[in-house]
Amino acid sequence: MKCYYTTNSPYARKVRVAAHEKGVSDQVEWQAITREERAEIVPGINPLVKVPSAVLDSGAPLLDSPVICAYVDSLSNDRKLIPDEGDERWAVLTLEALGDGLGEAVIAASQEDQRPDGERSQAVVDRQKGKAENALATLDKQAGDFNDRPLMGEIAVACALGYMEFRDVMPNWRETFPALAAWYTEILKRESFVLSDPS
Ligand SMILES: N[C@@H](CCC(=O)N[C@@H](CS)C(=O)NCC(=O)O)C(=O)O
Repeated sequence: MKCYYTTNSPYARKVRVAAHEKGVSDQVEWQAITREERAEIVPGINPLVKVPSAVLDSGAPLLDSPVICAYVDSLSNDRKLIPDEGDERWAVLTLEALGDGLGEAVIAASQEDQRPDGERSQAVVDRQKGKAENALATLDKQAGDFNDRPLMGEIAVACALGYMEFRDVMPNWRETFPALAAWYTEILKRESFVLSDPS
């Protein structure tokens, strides 16, 4: 598989972290691209022109980080990131969706906030930050139950938090959500996160 990514995309970071945590990173051909290259290269793979986008050895496209991460997880039976069945499978996928949704909200808030005066809608910024705040409150309650070895849910949450801090979208979140912040401080020490730090 060849995977195209930009270095600060939280969704692409999920794939990079997942591959590292699985120990299959060397089975993927990684291609870091700029935003300009994304516009040139990615439409041929993904009509939505988003990263991550991947191409299998067969030439078939693989789109969207949950699908690409599930593929990465299928490359080996060791260190499964998505349980095969049972309640745990749905809990992991739901936590991944919540992490991805937090990422969406902070990206939308940050993009709207960067628009010039007169074009920016404060209502849109506030609505997206409200979603982020609700997600953080839910995650703060769940953080004590997070898996010690991160599975796909924890990886998605940490990648979204990484982007949120990178863009400084919710400046005081660590004080407001201390349990989540304490967990996040620890997960950032893992090699997979150090190597994929967006800064
Ligand atoms: N649901 C997608 C979201 C991917 C996404 O939004 N990627 C952003 C970068 S963080 C992107 O490529 N945006 C370009 C655009 O929307 O035109 C996933 O999980 O992979």
